[in-house]
Amino acid sequence: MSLPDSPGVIWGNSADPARVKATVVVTSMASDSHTWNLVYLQLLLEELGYDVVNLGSCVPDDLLISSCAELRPALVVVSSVNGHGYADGMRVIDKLRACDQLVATPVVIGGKLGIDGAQTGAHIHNLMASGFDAVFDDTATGIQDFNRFVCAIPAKTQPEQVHWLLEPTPTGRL
Ligand code: B12
Repeated sequence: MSLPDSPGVIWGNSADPARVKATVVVTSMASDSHTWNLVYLQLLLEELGYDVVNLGSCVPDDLLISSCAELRPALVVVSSVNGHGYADGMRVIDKLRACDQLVATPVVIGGKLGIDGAQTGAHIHNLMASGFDAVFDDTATGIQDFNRFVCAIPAKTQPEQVHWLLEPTPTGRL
């Protein structure tokens, strides 16, 4: 499927019957109490046709891992805006990838991941090298890039049968 490249446009895909009912987990991490970022992502993904399980804010690592292992989602979307996203993300992705059921599940992270603006290429590279499939820094095109990424995920993905990793660009951004 080719997507138009118009800035500011959100591409809904709810008409695609194959996408309906695929589950996406939206979650924050243990340190982060912000919630509207999660609500925003949930609504966006529901508009794209997904069945969203929103784990909420301040999610302890063990709960995040056990919920994802049980739900076997087509995608895990990790959001952080409090400034601890890089550190929390590096810790959490290790635990997610150490879980047999989640070795190949697509997992992305985004939001305001640090306290000094955009993440460095090195930070993004480290997050990707540790196992995230994509990093969406809080840039003007972040949500559009996220839309593109989500729409490219095969509908009805069986996580245990699929292993794919998007390579970072030289800047680390997709
Ligand atoms: C409301 C708010 C709070 C409320 C939260 C209430 C609640 N129930 O959510 C309270 C008062 C609790 C709070 C607390 C704190 N906050 Co606060 N908060 C805000 C505020 C004003 C609005 C956040 C909001 O709701 N935005 C609306 C949602 C829809 O948008 P968003 O969060 O920006 O998310 C967008 C993007 O980041 C992106 N996105 C987010 N996640 C993801 C994931 C993916 C995959 C993708 C693609 C995109 C994406 O998409 C969203 C929509 O565009 C922001 C400042 C601001 N104006 O943004 C500060 C802000 C987020 N808070 C901040 C800080 C520092 C704190 C505290 C540490 C303050 C303190 N010293 O106590 C604590 C942290 C508490 C904790 N343990 O996490 C900083 C974070 C700084 C940073 N990261 O560089 C901000 C940016 C304020 C600032 N300018 O300094 N906060």
